[in-house]
Amino acid sequence: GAARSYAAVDLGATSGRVVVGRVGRGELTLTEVNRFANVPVRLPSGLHWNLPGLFTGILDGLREAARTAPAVTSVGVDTWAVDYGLLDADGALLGIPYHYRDARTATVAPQVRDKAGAQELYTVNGLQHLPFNTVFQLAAARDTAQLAAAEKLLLIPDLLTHWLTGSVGAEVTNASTTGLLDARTGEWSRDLAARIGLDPALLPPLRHPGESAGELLPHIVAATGLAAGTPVVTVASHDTASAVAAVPLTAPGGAYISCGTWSLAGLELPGPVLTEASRAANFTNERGVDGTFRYLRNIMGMWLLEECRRVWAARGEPSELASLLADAARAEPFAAVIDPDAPEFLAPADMPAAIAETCVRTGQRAPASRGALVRCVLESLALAHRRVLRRAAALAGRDITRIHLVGGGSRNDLLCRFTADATGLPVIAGPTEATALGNILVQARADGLVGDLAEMRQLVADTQELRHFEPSGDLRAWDAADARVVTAP
Ligand code: LRH
Repeated sequence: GAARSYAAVDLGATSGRVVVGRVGRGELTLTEVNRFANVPVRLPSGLHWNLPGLFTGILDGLREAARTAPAVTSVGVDTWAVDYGLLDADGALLGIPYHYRDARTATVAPQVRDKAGAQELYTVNGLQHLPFNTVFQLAAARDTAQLAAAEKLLLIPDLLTHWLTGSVGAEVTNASTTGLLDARTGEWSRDLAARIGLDPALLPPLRHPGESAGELLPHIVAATGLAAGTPVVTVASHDTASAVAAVPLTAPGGAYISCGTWSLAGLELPGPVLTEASRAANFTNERGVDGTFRYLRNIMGMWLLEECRRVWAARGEPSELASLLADAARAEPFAAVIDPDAPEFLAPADMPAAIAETCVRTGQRAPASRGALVRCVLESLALAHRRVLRRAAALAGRDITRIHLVGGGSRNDLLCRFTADATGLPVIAGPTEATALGNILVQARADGLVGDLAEMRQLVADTQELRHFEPSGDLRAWDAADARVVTAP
Protein backbone atom coordinates (compact mmCIF):
# COMPACT_ATOMS: atom_id res chain seq x y z
CA GLY A 1 0.00 0.00 0.00
CA ALA A 2 0.91 3.66 -0.16
CA ALA A 3 2.97 5.37 2.56
CA ARG A 4 1.15 7.06 5.40
CA SER A 5 2.16 9.84 7.83
CA TYR A 6 2.00 10.14 11.61
CA ALA A 7 2.99 12.96 13.96
CA ALA A 8 5.15 12.30 17.02
CA VAL A 9 5.28 14.82 19.85
CA ASP A 10 8.48 14.16 21.83
CA LEU A 11 9.56 16.38 24.73
CA GLY A 12 13.17 15.82 25.76
CA ALA A 13 15.58 17.29 28.27
CA THR A 14 16.62 20.31 26.25
CA SER A 15 14.03 20.58 23.50
CA GLY A 16 10.60 19.52 22.42
CA ARG A 17 9.86 18.47 18.88
CA VAL A 18 7.07 17.57 16.54
CA VAL A 19 8.28 15.00 14.02
CA VAL A 20 6.35 13.65 11.05
CA GLY A 21 7.09 10.02 10.22
CA ARG A 22 6.35 8.49 6.84
CA VAL A 23 5.87 4.76 6.92
CA GLY A 24 5.39 2.41 3.99
CA ARG A 25 6.64 -0.91 2.73
CA GLY A 26 10.40 -0.78 3.32
CA GLU A 27 10.06 2.93 4.10
CA LEU A 28 10.54 4.78 7.37
CA THR A 29 11.60 8.43 7.31
CA LEU A 30 11.35 11.26 9.79
CA THR A 31 10.99 14.99 9.22
CA GLU A 32 11.26 17.38 12.13
CA VAL A 33 8.61 20.05 11.59
CA ASN A 34 9.09 22.06 14.79
CA ARG A 35 11.69 22.21 17.52
CA PHE A 36 11.36 24.43 20.59
CA ALA A 37 13.29 24.89 23.80
CA ASN A 38 12.29 22.83 26.83
CA VAL A 39 13.91 24.71 29.68
CA PRO A 40 12.55 24.27 33.21
CA VAL A 41 11.55 27.45 34.99
CA ARG A 42 12.64 28.24 38.56
CA LEU A 43 9.89 29.77 40.69
CA PRO A 44 9.79 30.43 44.45
CA SER A 45 8.23 26.97 44.86
CA GLY A 46 11.03 25.24 42.95
CA LEU A 47 11.87 23.91 39.50
CA HIS A 48 8.87 23.49 37.18
CA TRP A 49 7.84 22.54 33.64
CA ASN A 50 7.04 25.48 31.38
CA LEU A 51 3.97 23.59 30.19
CA PRO A 52 1.69 26.13 28.44
CA GLY A 53 4.68 27.40 26.46
CA LEU A 54 5.48 23.84 25.40
CA PHE A 55 1.86 23.28 24.40
CA THR A 56 2.11 26.29 22.09
CA GLY A 57 5.20 24.73 20.49
CA ILE A 58 3.30 21.47 20.06
CA LEU A 59 0.36 23.19 18.35
CA ASP A 60 2.74 25.16 16.10
CA GLY A 61 4.33 21.83 15.16
CA LEU A 62 1.02 20.13 14.52
CA ARG A 63 0.04 23.06 12.28
CA GLU A 64 3.20 22.41 10.24
CA ALA A 65 2.47 18.67 10.27
CA ALA A 66 -1.00 19.36 8.86
CA ARG A 67 0.63 20.80 5.73
CA THR A 68 2.58 17.64 4.89
CA ALA A 69 1.44 14.98 2.44
CA PRO A 70 0.12 12.36 2.81
CA ALA A 71 -2.17 13.76 5.51
CA VAL A 72 -1.31 12.93 9.12
CA THR A 73 -3.27 9.85 10.21
CA SER A 74 -2.75 10.21 13.96
CA VAL A 75 -0.72 11.90 16.70
CA GLY A 76 1.27 10.30 19.57
CA VAL A 77 2.87 11.94 22.62
CA ASP A 78 5.92 10.91 24.65
CA THR A 79 8.08 12.67 27.24
CA TRP A 80 10.39 11.64 30.03
CA ALA A 81 9.02 9.57 32.91
CA VAL A 82 7.82 10.19 36.50
CA ASP A 83 6.55 13.81 36.28
CA TYR A 84 2.84 14.57 36.56
CA GLY A 85 0.12 17.19 36.93
CA LEU A 86 -2.93 17.13 39.17
CA LEU A 87 -6.47 17.88 37.97
CA ASP A 88 -9.24 19.22 40.19
CA ALA A 89 -12.88 18.14 40.06
CA ASP A 90 -13.50 20.49 37.10
CA GLY A 91 -10.62 18.98 35.15
CA ALA A 92 -8.43 22.07 35.64
CA LEU A 93 -4.70 21.72 36.21
CA LEU A 94 -3.73 22.45 39.82
CA GLY A 95 -0.50 24.40 39.93
CA ILE A 96 2.47 24.03 37.62
CA PRO A 97 3.99 20.54 37.35
CA TYR A 98 7.37 20.08 38.99
CA HIS A 99 10.49 19.01 37.10
CA TYR A 100 12.04 15.85 38.54
CA ARG A 101 15.37 17.59 39.16
CA ASP A 102 13.71 19.80 41.75
CA ALA A 103 15.47 19.25 45.08
CA ARG A 104 12.36 18.86 47.26
CA THR A 105 12.40 15.03 47.01
CA ALA A 106 15.97 14.64 48.31
CA THR A 107 14.89 13.70 51.83
CA VAL A 108 11.42 12.13 51.48
CA ALA A 109 12.28 8.49 50.71
CA PRO A 110 12.57 7.53 54.41
CA GLN A 111 9.00 8.79 55.02
CA VAL A 112 7.67 6.44 52.35
CA ARG A 113 9.79 3.60 53.67
CA ASP A 114 8.32 4.02 57.13
CA LYS A 115 5.05 2.89 55.59
CA ALA A 116 6.38 0.38 53.07
CA GLY A 117 9.95 -0.91 53.37
CA ALA A 118 12.37 -0.79 50.45
CA GLN A 119 12.24 -4.54 49.95
CA GLU A 120 8.51 -4.63 50.15
CA LEU A 121 8.19 -1.74 47.70
CA TYR A 122 10.46 -3.55 45.24
CA THR A 123 8.58 -6.83 45.36
CA VAL A 124 5.42 -4.92 44.43
CA ASN A 125 6.63 -2.29 41.97
CA GLY A 126 9.99 -3.71 40.80
CA LEU A 127 11.26 -0.14 40.38
CA GLN A 128 14.82 1.10 40.83
CA HIS A 129 15.22 3.65 43.57
CA LEU A 130 15.53 7.13 42.12
CA PRO A 131 14.85 10.03 44.50
CA PHE A 132 12.41 11.57 42.03
CA ASN A 133 10.15 8.55 41.40
CA THR A 134 6.53 9.72 41.36
CA VAL A 135 5.82 8.07 44.73
CA PHE A 136 8.51 10.21 46.33
CA GLN A 137 7.32 13.38 44.57
CA LEU A 138 3.84 12.66 45.93
CA ALA A 139 5.24 12.09 49.39
CA ALA A 140 6.85 15.53 49.15
CA ALA A 141 3.42 16.93 48.19
CA ARG A 142 1.75 15.47 51.28
CA ASP A 143 -0.32 18.02 53.19
CA THR A 144 -0.35 20.46 50.28
CA ALA A 145 -3.61 22.16 49.36
CA GLN A 146 -3.12 21.04 45.77
CA LEU A 147 -2.96 17.34 46.58
CA ALA A 148 -5.99 17.71 48.85
CA ALA A 149 -7.96 19.27 45.99
CA ALA A 150 -6.77 16.78 43.38
CA GLU A 151 -9.16 14.34 41.71
CA LYS A 152 -6.82 12.84 39.13
CA LEU A 153 -3.10 12.47 38.60
CA LEU A 154 -1.94 12.60 34.99
CA LEU A 155 1.61 11.86 33.88
CA ILE A 156 2.88 14.59 31.54
CA PRO A 157 2.24 12.79 28.21
CA ASP A 158 -1.23 11.87 29.48
CA LEU A 159 -1.80 15.49 30.55
CA LEU A 160 -0.82 16.75 27.08
CA THR A 161 -3.07 14.08 25.55
CA HIS A 162 -5.83 15.35 27.84
CA TRP A 163 -5.32 18.87 26.54
CA LEU A 164 -5.48 17.57 22.96
CA THR A 165 -8.47 15.23 23.35
CA GLY A 166 -10.19 15.74 26.70
CA SER A 167 -9.61 12.06 27.59
CA VAL A 168 -8.25 10.91 30.94
CA GLY A 169 -5.99 7.87 31.21
CA ALA A 170 -2.64 6.52 32.30
CA GLU A 171 -0.40 4.95 29.69
CA VAL A 172 1.13 1.82 31.11
CA THR A 173 4.85 2.07 30.17
CA ASN A 174 5.02 5.45 31.87
CA ALA A 175 2.75 4.34 34.73
CA SER A 176 5.39 1.68 35.46
CA THR A 177 7.82 4.45 36.46
CA THR A 178 5.59 5.89 39.17
CA GLY A 179 6.23 3.23 41.82
CA LEU A 180 2.49 2.61 42.06
CA LEU A 181 2.10 -0.05 39.37
CA ASP A 182 2.25 -3.71 40.34
CA ALA A 183 5.12 -5.24 38.37
CA ARG A 184 3.51 -8.67 38.27
CA THR A 185 -0.07 -7.81 37.32
CA GLY A 186 0.52 -4.62 35.35
CA GLU A 187 -2.35 -3.01 37.26
CA TRP A 188 -2.23 -0.11 39.71
CA SER A 189 -1.41 -1.27 43.20
CA ARG A 190 -4.27 0.50 44.97
CA ASP A 191 -3.20 -1.27 48.09
CA LEU A 192 0.27 0.27 48.01
CA ALA A 193 -1.20 3.71 47.21
CA ALA A 194 -3.50 3.49 50.23
CA ARG A 195 -0.67 2.26 52.46
CA ILE A 196 1.43 5.30 51.74
CA GLY A 197 -1.52 7.61 52.32
CA LEU A 198 -2.51 8.28 48.73
CA ASP A 199 -6.11 8.18 47.54
CA PRO A 200 -6.20 5.36 44.93
CA ALA A 201 -9.00 7.22 43.13
CA LEU A 202 -6.30 9.65 41.88
CA LEU A 203 -5.01 6.97 39.53
CA PRO A 204 -6.76 7.02 36.14
CA PRO A 205 -7.71 3.92 34.14
CA LEU A 206 -4.72 2.36 32.40
CA ARG A 207 -4.35 2.36 28.65
CA HIS A 208 -1.91 0.47 26.46
CA PRO A 209 0.26 1.39 23.47
CA GLY A 210 -1.78 1.03 20.31
CA GLU A 211 -5.12 2.02 21.84
CA SER A 212 -6.86 5.22 20.80
CA ALA A 213 -6.74 7.99 23.40
CA GLY A 214 -9.54 9.93 21.73
CA GLU A 215 -9.96 12.44 18.91
CA LEU A 216 -8.58 15.97 18.77
CA LEU A 217 -10.85 18.53 20.42
CA PRO A 218 -12.60 20.93 18.00
CA HIS A 219 -10.48 23.93 19.09
CA ILE A 220 -7.29 21.90 18.46
CA VAL A 221 -8.55 20.99 14.99
CA ALA A 222 -9.23 24.67 14.37
CA ALA A 223 -5.83 25.74 15.70
CA THR A 224 -3.78 23.17 13.76
CA GLY A 225 -5.66 22.46 10.54
CA LEU A 226 -5.46 18.73 11.20
CA ALA A 227 -8.54 16.82 10.03
CA ALA A 228 -11.55 16.64 12.36
CA GLY A 229 -11.63 13.21 13.96
CA THR A 230 -7.83 12.76 13.93
CA PRO A 231 -7.04 10.40 16.83
CA VAL A 232 -4.29 10.69 19.39
CA VAL A 233 -2.96 7.14 19.54
CA THR A 234 -1.57 5.89 22.83
CA VAL A 235 2.12 5.24 22.15
CA ALA A 236 4.79 4.04 24.56
CA SER A 237 4.54 7.46 26.21
CA HIS A 238 7.64 6.96 28.36
CA ASP A 239 10.34 8.17 25.95
CA THR A 240 12.68 5.33 26.95
CA ALA A 241 9.97 2.75 26.18
CA SER A 242 9.51 4.29 22.73
CA ALA A 243 13.28 4.24 22.20
CA VAL A 244 13.56 0.58 23.23
CA ALA A 245 10.70 -0.33 20.88
CA ALA A 246 12.85 1.02 18.03
CA VAL A 247 16.10 -0.73 19.01
CA PRO A 248 16.94 -3.06 16.10
CA LEU A 249 17.10 -6.14 18.35
CA THR A 250 16.77 -8.64 15.52
CA ALA A 251 18.71 -11.54 17.09
CA PRO A 252 19.23 -12.94 20.60
CA GLY A 253 22.11 -11.66 22.72
CA GLY A 254 21.46 -7.97 22.16
CA ALA A 255 21.54 -5.48 25.02
CA TYR A 256 20.67 -1.81 24.61
CA ILE A 257 21.78 1.55 25.88
CA SER A 258 19.34 4.37 25.21
CA CYS A 259 21.87 7.14 25.41
CA GLY A 260 20.82 10.76 25.73
CA THR A 261 20.66 12.97 28.78
CA TRP A 262 20.40 9.65 30.63
CA SER A 263 21.99 6.34 29.64
CA LEU A 264 19.38 3.66 30.17
CA ALA A 265 21.29 0.39 29.93
CA GLY A 266 19.81 -3.07 30.06
CA LEU A 267 17.88 -5.91 28.49
CA GLU A 268 14.42 -6.61 27.20
CA LEU A 269 12.90 -9.49 29.16
CA PRO A 270 9.58 -11.37 29.01
CA GLY A 271 9.00 -10.98 32.74
CA PRO A 272 10.24 -9.00 35.74
CA VAL A 273 13.23 -9.89 37.95
CA LEU A 274 12.15 -9.09 41.51
CA THR A 275 14.92 -10.78 43.48
CA GLU A 276 16.68 -9.22 46.45
CA ALA A 277 19.94 -9.22 44.46
CA SER A 278 18.22 -7.24 41.71
CA ARG A 279 16.86 -4.74 44.23
CA ALA A 280 20.24 -4.36 45.90
CA ALA A 281 21.81 -3.65 42.48
CA ASN A 282 19.02 -1.10 41.88
CA PHE A 283 17.72 -2.59 38.63
CA THR A 284 14.31 -1.57 37.39
CA ASN A 285 11.52 -3.54 35.72
CA GLU A 286 9.78 -0.90 33.66
CA ARG A 287 7.15 -1.91 31.15
CA GLY A 288 7.76 -1.96 27.43
CA VAL A 289 5.33 -2.46 24.56
CA ASP A 290 3.49 -5.77 24.23
CA GLY A 291 4.02 -6.88 27.82
CA THR A 292 7.83 -6.78 27.60
CA PHE A 293 9.96 -5.59 30.52
CA ARG A 294 12.73 -3.07 30.33
CA TYR A 295 15.22 -4.49 32.78
CA LEU A 296 17.70 -1.67 33.16
CA ARG A 297 19.44 0.89 35.29
CA ASN A 298 19.63 4.64 34.90
CA ILE A 299 23.13 5.99 34.42
CA MET A 300 23.51 9.75 34.67
CA GLY A 301 24.44 9.85 30.96
CA MET A 302 25.35 12.75 28.66
CA TRP A 303 23.84 15.12 31.24
CA LEU A 304 27.33 15.44 32.70
CA LEU A 305 28.76 16.61 29.38
CA GLU A 306 25.72 18.74 28.49
CA GLU A 307 25.94 20.54 31.81
CA CYS A 308 29.68 21.16 31.43
CA ARG A 309 29.04 22.67 28.02
CA ARG A 310 26.21 24.82 29.36
CA VAL A 311 28.45 26.20 32.12
CA TRP A 312 31.36 26.81 29.76
CA ALA A 313 29.12 28.54 27.23
CA ALA A 314 27.70 30.79 29.96
CA ARG A 315 31.25 31.81 30.87
CA GLY A 316 32.14 32.49 27.26
CA GLU A 317 34.56 29.54 27.18
CA PRO A 318 34.80 27.09 24.25
CA SER A 319 31.85 24.67 24.33
CA GLU A 320 31.53 23.40 20.79
CA LEU A 321 31.03 19.63 20.95
CA ALA A 322 33.16 18.52 17.99
CA SER A 323 36.29 20.31 19.16
CA LEU A 324 35.80 19.22 22.78
CA LEU A 325 35.59 15.61 21.57
CA ALA A 326 38.71 16.06 19.45
CA ASP A 327 40.54 17.39 22.54
CA ALA A 328 39.22 14.49 24.61
CA ALA A 329 40.44 11.96 22.03
CA ARG A 330 43.97 13.39 22.40
CA ALA A 331 43.88 13.61 26.21
CA GLU A 332 45.66 11.14 28.46
CA PRO A 333 43.68 7.89 28.96
CA PHE A 334 42.32 7.06 32.42
CA ALA A 335 43.81 10.16 34.06
CA ALA A 336 40.73 10.25 36.35
CA VAL A 337 37.58 8.12 36.54
CA ILE A 338 34.38 8.82 38.48
CA ASP A 339 31.04 7.21 39.23
CA PRO A 340 28.66 9.23 37.04
CA ASP A 341 25.76 8.24 39.33
CA ALA A 342 27.06 10.04 42.40
CA PRO A 343 24.16 12.13 43.76
CA GLU A 344 26.22 15.32 43.57
CA PHE A 345 25.86 15.17 39.76
CA LEU A 346 22.04 15.14 39.68
CA ALA A 347 21.61 18.92 39.64
CA PRO A 348 24.81 20.83 40.52
CA ALA A 349 25.01 24.53 39.72
CA ASP A 350 28.53 24.06 38.31
CA MET A 351 29.12 20.62 36.79
CA PRO A 352 32.82 21.09 35.89
CA ALA A 353 33.51 22.08 39.51
CA ALA A 354 31.45 19.15 40.84
CA ILE A 355 33.45 16.70 38.71
CA ALA A 356 36.78 18.25 39.71
CA GLU A 357 35.83 18.07 43.41
CA THR A 358 34.83 14.42 43.09
CA CYS A 359 38.15 13.59 41.41
CA VAL A 360 40.05 15.22 44.27
CA ARG A 361 37.86 13.66 46.96
CA THR A 362 38.56 10.20 45.46
CA GLY A 363 42.33 10.74 45.51
CA GLN A 364 42.81 11.75 41.88
CA ARG A 365 43.97 14.95 40.24
CA ALA A 366 41.32 17.32 38.96
CA PRO A 367 41.28 17.30 35.12
CA ALA A 368 43.76 19.90 33.90
CA SER A 369 41.86 20.97 30.77
CA ARG A 370 38.40 20.87 29.22
CA GLY A 371 39.57 18.03 26.96
CA ALA A 372 40.80 16.05 29.97
CA LEU A 373 37.51 16.63 31.74
CA VAL A 374 35.47 15.45 28.75
CA ARG A 375 37.69 12.37 28.49
CA CYS A 376 37.09 11.65 32.18
CA VAL A 377 33.32 11.90 31.62
CA LEU A 378 33.28 9.65 28.53
CA GLU A 379 35.59 6.97 29.98
CA SER A 380 33.57 7.02 33.19
CA LEU A 381 30.32 6.62 31.25
CA ALA A 382 31.76 3.72 29.24
CA LEU A 383 32.80 2.03 32.51
CA ALA A 384 29.32 2.57 33.93
CA HIS A 385 27.81 1.06 30.76
CA ARG A 386 30.05 -1.95 31.28
CA ARG A 387 29.25 -2.39 34.98
CA VAL A 388 25.51 -2.11 34.43
CA LEU A 389 25.30 -4.43 31.42
CA ARG A 390 27.47 -7.11 33.04
CA ARG A 391 25.31 -6.91 36.12
CA ALA A 392 22.08 -7.05 34.13
CA ALA A 393 23.30 -10.16 32.31
CA ALA A 394 24.24 -11.87 35.57
CA LEU A 395 21.01 -10.96 37.38
CA ALA A 396 18.79 -11.98 34.46
CA GLY A 397 20.83 -15.08 33.59
CA ARG A 398 21.44 -13.93 30.00
CA ASP A 399 24.46 -13.68 27.75
CA ILE A 400 25.16 -10.40 26.00
CA THR A 401 26.94 -10.69 22.66
CA ARG A 402 26.43 -7.17 21.31
CA ILE A 403 25.26 -3.76 22.42
CA HIS A 404 22.82 -1.49 20.61
CA LEU A 405 23.53 2.12 21.48
CA VAL A 406 20.62 4.35 20.38
CA GLY A 407 19.63 7.98 20.87
CA GLY A 408 21.59 11.21 20.54
CA GLY A 409 24.64 9.69 22.25
CA SER A 410 25.05 7.26 19.33
CA ARG A 411 26.39 10.20 17.30
CA ASN A 412 29.32 10.40 19.71
CA ASP A 413 31.98 8.16 18.11
CA LEU A 414 34.30 8.40 21.08
CA LEU A 415 31.63 7.20 23.50
CA CYS A 416 30.64 4.35 21.15
CA ARG A 417 34.28 3.30 20.78
CA PHE A 418 34.95 3.52 24.54
CA THR A 419 31.83 1.46 25.23
CA ALA A 420 32.98 -1.25 22.79
CA ASP A 421 36.52 -1.21 24.20
CA ALA A 422 35.44 -1.25 27.86
CA THR A 423 33.00 -4.14 27.38
CA GLY A 424 34.95 -6.09 24.77
CA LEU A 425 31.71 -6.29 22.77
CA PRO A 426 30.66 -4.91 19.39
CA VAL A 427 28.56 -1.76 19.58
CA ILE A 428 25.92 -1.11 16.92
CA ALA A 429 25.24 2.63 17.01
CA GLY A 430 21.88 3.98 15.90
CA PRO A 431 19.25 4.94 15.24
CA THR A 432 19.84 8.33 16.84
CA GLU A 433 16.12 9.10 16.59
CA ALA A 434 15.00 5.93 18.36
CA THR A 435 12.38 7.65 20.53
CA ALA A 436 10.60 9.39 17.65
CA LEU A 437 10.81 6.20 15.57
CA GLY A 438 9.27 4.12 18.36
CA ASN A 439 6.48 6.67 18.77
CA ILE A 440 5.76 6.65 15.01
CA LEU A 441 5.99 2.86 14.66
CA VAL A 442 3.44 2.16 17.39
CA GLN A 443 1.05 4.52 15.58
CA ALA A 444 1.74 2.82 12.23
CA ARG A 445 1.06 -0.52 13.83
CA ALA A 446 -2.21 0.68 15.32
CA ASP A 447 -3.05 1.79 11.77
CA GLY A 448 -2.39 -1.74 10.48
CA LEU A 449 0.69 -0.76 8.49
CA VAL A 450 3.27 -2.87 10.34
CA GLY A 451 2.91 -6.11 12.26
CA ASP A 452 4.42 -7.10 15.59
CA LEU A 453 7.37 -5.71 17.54
CA ALA A 454 9.78 -7.93 15.59
CA GLU A 455 8.50 -6.48 12.32
CA MET A 456 8.81 -2.93 13.64
CA ARG A 457 12.44 -3.59 14.55
CA GLN A 458 13.19 -5.24 11.23
CA LEU A 459 11.90 -2.12 9.50
CA VAL A 460 14.27 -0.02 11.65
CA ALA A 461 17.20 -2.33 10.84
CA ASP A 462 16.38 -2.19 7.11
CA THR A 463 15.92 1.57 6.82
CA GLN A 464 18.03 3.40 9.42
CA GLU A 465 21.74 4.12 9.35
CA LEU A 466 23.58 1.86 11.80
CA ARG A 467 27.30 2.07 12.49
CA HIS A 468 29.44 -0.75 13.86
CA PHE A 469 32.22 -0.35 16.42
CA GLU A 470 34.37 -3.43 17.04
CA PRO A 471 36.18 -3.60 20.39
CA SER A 472 39.89 -2.85 20.19
CA GLY A 473 42.67 -1.95 22.56
CA ASP A 474 43.54 -3.41 25.91
CA LEU A 475 40.61 -4.74 27.94
CA ARG A 476 42.90 -5.01 30.97
CA ALA A 477 43.48 -1.28 30.99
CA TRP A 478 39.70 -0.87 31.33
CA ASP A 479 39.61 -3.51 34.09
CA ALA A 480 42.27 -1.56 35.97
CA ALA A 481 40.44 1.74 35.48
CA ASP A 482 37.18 0.18 36.66
CA ALA A 483 38.87 -1.02 39.84
CA ARG A 484 39.75 2.60 40.60
CA VAL A 485 36.18 3.89 40.42
CA VAL A 486 34.80 4.81 43.84
CA THR A 487 31.10 4.02 43.39
CA ALA A 488 28.45 6.04 45.18
CA PRO A 489 26.75 4.24 48.09
C1 LRH B 1 14.83 9.53 30.01
C2 LRH B 1 13.93 9.28 31.20
C3 LRH B 1 14.35 8.08 32.00
C4 LRH B 1 13.79 8.45 33.35
C5 LRH B 1 14.15 9.92 33.42
C6 LRH B 1 13.35 10.72 34.37
O1 LRH B 1 14.44 10.66 29.30
O2 LRH B 1 12.60 9.14 30.80
O3 LRH B 1 13.89 6.84 31.48
O4 LRH B 1 14.26 7.69 34.40
O5 LRH B 1 14.01 10.39 32.08
